[in-house]
Amino acid sequence: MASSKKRGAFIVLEGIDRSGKSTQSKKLHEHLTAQKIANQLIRYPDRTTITDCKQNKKLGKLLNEYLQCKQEVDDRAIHLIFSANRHEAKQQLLSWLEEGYTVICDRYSYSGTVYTYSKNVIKRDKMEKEGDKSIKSQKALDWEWCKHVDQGLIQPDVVIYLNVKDLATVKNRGEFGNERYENEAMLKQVLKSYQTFLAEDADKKIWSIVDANQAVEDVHKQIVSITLATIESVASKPVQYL
Ligand code: FDM
Ligand code: MG
Repeated sequence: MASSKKRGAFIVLEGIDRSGKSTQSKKLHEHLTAQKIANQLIRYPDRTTITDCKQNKKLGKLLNEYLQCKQEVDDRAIHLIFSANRHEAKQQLLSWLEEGYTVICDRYSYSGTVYTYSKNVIKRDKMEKEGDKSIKSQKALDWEWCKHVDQGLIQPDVVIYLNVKDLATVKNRGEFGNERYENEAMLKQVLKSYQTFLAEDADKKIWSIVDANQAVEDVHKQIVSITLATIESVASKPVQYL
């Protein structure tokens, strides 16, 4: 990267289902584009990459089928595949940032850890209640293991966390869909697990919490202001890694 060239910022949006991530990512993309700020909008999982040996990226189709409950996959294996779906796109992401594109990303590594971990907490609770002896096998899905597999990925310059105070708020935003994880018990645990991440990452200073209970336009304004400040502050700084 030529030293005079400004790099783009890597902006991640995180939060539970229906916290407004997709709406806000799209609005941010439209806003930056209208302001002629070069940007790319991506999301994880990237469900569009298919099993085609001619392509470098191939894992999206399986993840989509897993989320739609059309395929069952071992818990550890699917966690690694969600992670690999990010690793396989790392070079593309790095190129964009170096070329000066700001990248807006709807879910990232944090969703990976938080969802797998939460699924495991629920499974373990159930096994414990039922006195299931195979509970030890679930231990390998602990928090650190979930996080570890994403090491080496590009670290976001900011993680905008759309904070919903409780599930009652998002329940008013329509029915749950039919996908895996779209149920109350899971989302309750996911909400707790995001708090763990926020506490753990406190010293990294990359999380920015936005109140998702506000009107869409108010949330948008706040996100734009965080994004513009981030673009400015990282332009001459090197990319960081998880
Ligand atoms: N999800 C997402 C994971 O379980 N692991 C991951 O690494 C990522 C990025 O996939 F339930 C889950 C989180 C959510 C689903 O749903 C994606 P949306 O509605 O397409 O964001
Ligand atoms: Mg969803």
